[in-house]
Amino acid sequence: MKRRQFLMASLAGASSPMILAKSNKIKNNKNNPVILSTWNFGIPANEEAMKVLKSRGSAMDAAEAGARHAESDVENNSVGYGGLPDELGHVTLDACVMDSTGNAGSVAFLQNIKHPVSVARMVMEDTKHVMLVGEGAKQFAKSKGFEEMNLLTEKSEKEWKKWLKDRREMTPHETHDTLSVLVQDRKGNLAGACTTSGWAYKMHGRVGDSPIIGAALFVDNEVGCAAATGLGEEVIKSTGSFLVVELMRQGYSPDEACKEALNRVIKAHGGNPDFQIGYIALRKDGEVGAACLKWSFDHAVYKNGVNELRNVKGML
Ligand code: SD4
Repeated sequence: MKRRQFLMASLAGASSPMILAKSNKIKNNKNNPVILSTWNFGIPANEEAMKVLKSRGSAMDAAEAGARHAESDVENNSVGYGGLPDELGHVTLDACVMDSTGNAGSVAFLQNIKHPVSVARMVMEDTKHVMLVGEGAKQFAKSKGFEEMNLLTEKSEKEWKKWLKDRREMTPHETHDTLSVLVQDRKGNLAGACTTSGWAYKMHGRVGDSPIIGAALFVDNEVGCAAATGLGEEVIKSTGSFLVVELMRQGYSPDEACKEALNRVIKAHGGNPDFQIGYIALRKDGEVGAACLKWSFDHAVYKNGVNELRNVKGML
């Protein structure tokens, strides 16, 4: 290719200036906080997050508070305390956070610590790393004052023992309450958190999407943020949340961006995936969206002073 042709071709493909121009057009939503969380456990999580925003906390403070609420909730068997264990009976936790400056922290395969989301935040703020796993993550948590405790409740242990009898293959959508929470504070800044005990009765050592930045969670303070729930393996393979944010940058609405990211998954599975993924998205201008592959997907939206459960039907 001649130099001139090459230059012309490069210019034609120079998408970034155009893309940036689009993202620059997204207005900042100020003085009107928005909180968006996965599943019906998102309603109380949103309430907690809003309390923090009302007492002048940041988007990151609020997202952490929302996630901590789900982690303490013993009725939620997919997050923190009360979460269903892996096939060996260990409750192993994954969580991550990302703030408006693009900073991120995460923990994976963490055991016996009740608030993985707060450990993830400390990884972000107090270390030079992004991710700590397993025993190292636990040691770090303990050095920060977290106490070890047994997270396997009687109820979850009973369920696990019942499962041991036939070892039926489970899917994440059977025990779905992974909490992802996205927040926009009064200044218009964005942050998010994700926390889970993952796929019930998973292989010991399995880590899902929830601690993976770009998969379960991505925040770009110029454009928006997105988060995932569902089959982590497929969210990781499609870099789901990053893709949703990039699509919003290109001009897709939050709803359309979630759907387009799921279209890629549908295509990769010959048009008929047999699992669930749900995305939530919050754009910088305060617009929210959600989509899921199958069945339906409850998510909690706190906007204009109202905290309500919304539902989207599956695309298939
Ligand atoms: C995982 N994404 O570990 C999580 C599971 C989940 O609702 O979201 N369940 O794959």
